[in-house]
Amino acid sequence: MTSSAKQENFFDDFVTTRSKHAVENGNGNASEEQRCFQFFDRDGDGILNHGEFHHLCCQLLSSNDDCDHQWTNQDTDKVLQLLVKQEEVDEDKFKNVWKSWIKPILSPKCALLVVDVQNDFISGSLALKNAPAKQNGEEVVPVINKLIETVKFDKVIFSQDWHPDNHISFYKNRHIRNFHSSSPIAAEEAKLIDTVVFAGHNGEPIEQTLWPAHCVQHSTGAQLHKDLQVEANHIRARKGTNPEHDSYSVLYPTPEPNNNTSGPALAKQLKQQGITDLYVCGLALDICVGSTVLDACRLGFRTIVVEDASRMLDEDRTIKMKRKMEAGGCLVVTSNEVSDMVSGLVRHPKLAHVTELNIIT
Ligand code: VGL
Ligand code: ZN
Repeated sequence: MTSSAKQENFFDDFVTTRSKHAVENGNGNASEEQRCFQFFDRDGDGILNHGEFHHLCCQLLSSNDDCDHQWTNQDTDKVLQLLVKQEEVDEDKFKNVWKSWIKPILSPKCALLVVDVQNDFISGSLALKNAPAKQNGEEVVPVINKLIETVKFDKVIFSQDWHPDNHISFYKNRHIRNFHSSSPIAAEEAKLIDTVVFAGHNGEPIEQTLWPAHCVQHSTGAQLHKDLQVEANHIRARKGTNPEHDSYSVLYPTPEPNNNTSGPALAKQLKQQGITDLYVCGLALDICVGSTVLDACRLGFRTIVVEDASRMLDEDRTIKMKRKMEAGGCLVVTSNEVSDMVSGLVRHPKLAHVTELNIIT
């Protein structure tokens, strides 16, 4: 960095003064978008040519003005192809570029999804401290509380693993269902945490890990940790309610009978509320947090894992899960990065690519 003054970043200025502009301009959008176009139309010819649009992208998606390796010319090409199908943008086409790409990057609608911070995973039958990684699930509580207190999320969702007593995932229930012939372990030999294959009602194979009974509906073990700051207008999402099927993901794709608090119903509710970004954290990173993140990416949410607000059961499984999550388009961050991302001050190139995906689907 030289000592010369940092070039003005149009978007940083936009984000820090947006409330002022919103007041001045009434519904504001038209003039915000015009100001932006005029700022980047350096030669004033009424068209953003490739170079001018690339400069816009750099200011939008890079913390330093000269873009360097964070956002390449090819990235700009890709966005132009997706959004306008040509090499330059006129003022009319820019309206759509602003509305469908730039605006959501500057003003994301963000939800925090706190996964399964329940007594059984902290001090109960499936306590993380007894798992291979020997972590303390309770440590996520102050980190999550601070996020809720300091970050302006549009919505906070708390999920609960919420099993009936005859649930398929409980080791103690292994004898009340038939094993499938393909099961690598027979019923008599199965031990706790083994993965076996049951035969479903139509004889279909159902792979299942056998956990100790945990998060039984209405039990103390299923309650959220007592110190978790649960605000009044949160969403409560319960999963794993179908005795014949286990759901690790809060956003699993097929509905559970008599349960519309999670899965597709929750995804629909969040989309209807205009939520673009999902920050996911909780217990456990390698199982329920990870599965939820993979589904959130598939559903087209810009998905962010808050790593220090999560804990794991097993280190190797977590490394593999992190690889999958990142390949799925998700960003892994720490809690101190979240506030500036939610306010639009920090805008990650990786999440901008996900926004492009949303445009073509
Ligand atoms: C979970 C095992 C079984 C979790 C739920 O929330 O990570 N793990 N059920
Ligand atoms: Zn469970």
